[in-house]
Amino acid sequence: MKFKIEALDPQSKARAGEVTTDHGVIETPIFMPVGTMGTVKGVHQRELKEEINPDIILGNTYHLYLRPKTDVLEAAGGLHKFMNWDRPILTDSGGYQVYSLSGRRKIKEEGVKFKSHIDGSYHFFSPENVMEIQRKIGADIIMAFDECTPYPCDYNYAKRSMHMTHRWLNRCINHLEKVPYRYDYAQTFFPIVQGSTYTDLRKQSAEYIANAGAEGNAIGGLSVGEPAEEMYAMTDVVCSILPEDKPRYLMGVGTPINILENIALGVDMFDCVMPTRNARNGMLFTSEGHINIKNKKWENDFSPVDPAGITWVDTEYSKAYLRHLFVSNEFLGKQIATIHNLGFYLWLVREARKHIIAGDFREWKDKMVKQMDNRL
Ligand code: PRF
Repeated sequence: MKFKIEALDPQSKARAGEVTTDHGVIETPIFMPVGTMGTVKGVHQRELKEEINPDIILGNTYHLYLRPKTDVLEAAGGLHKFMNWDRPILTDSGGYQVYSLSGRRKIKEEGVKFKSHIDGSYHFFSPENVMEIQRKIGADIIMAFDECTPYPCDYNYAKRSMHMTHRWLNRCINHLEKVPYRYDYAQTFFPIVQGSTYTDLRKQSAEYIANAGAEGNAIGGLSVGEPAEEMYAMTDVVCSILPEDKPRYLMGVGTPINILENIALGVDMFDCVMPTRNARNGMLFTSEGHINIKNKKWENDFSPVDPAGITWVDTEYSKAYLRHLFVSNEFLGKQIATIHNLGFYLWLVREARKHIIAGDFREWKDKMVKQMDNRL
């Protein structure tokens, strides 16, 4: 993997860059649509490519390990072939999903024992076996096995957990050296900074992660319920320590506003279920603010879903029709809303990139943040 910085914004810490993998180039800043189960829910691959056109998508180790199971993915020749997606993929390690299983998991130094949300069967994830699974799934970028702490989190717990995440990182790295690539392309490994909302822990963790000398680095443990200002403060501290010449990935973030603010702090990569999950509930993001399409207010509004939208669905369907689909619980409603929201998120990061290159990102970002705060 290679990372090249193309432009730095003169009035913020935003960067525009290019990550090159064996499955193609990723222009940054980037938003990675979430395809947990080997599908970006509701969008088939051709539409994803042609309408939304993301350079990279996300898959999830925890979910894919449980279904269709690692051996099926291996027999298929990896996730790219299995799901018919020839561009880059990143897999999360399962550290976050396991954390979300509170009550159905036990975290120990050795690893995490958890109960499947599907059939209640017991499984065990360790830094070692999660690396093996990610080799077999075959994503271009694979993530360290970490513990994501909740918010709020007791200082001593956050500290102990951070140190365990660091020890787990060493185990991931040692093990990866022993497990060769499974397929005919390279995989890049990203470690993850933790440390909850404590500045001293975040500094320590960022230094530890920076020292690991990986080709890219991630920031975890944020967007778990803390106020946005705390998230930005932590991102700022961490970005000031992580190497400049490596991509920075902020995991599970966030709203369009969160994304722009974190780009301004030096983050290059994002993922979040928000555009896809909220779409399925009828919430649409636009550059003028967000709307709830189920609202009665749209019943007779025959104007386009989003006149400024970049995808075909934005101008081809009316708000009234989309509302009708939601009120009637038709599949197509969720599909249209998902395509719209992902189109908007990708438009937003591509626009951010253009403004970074043009040198006026800061002004544009401030204007957009004000505008997008509206409820329409
Ligand atoms: N760790 C991992 N995945 C994640 C997170 C984390 O802390 C987050 C936190 N927002 C989202 N996804 N492995």
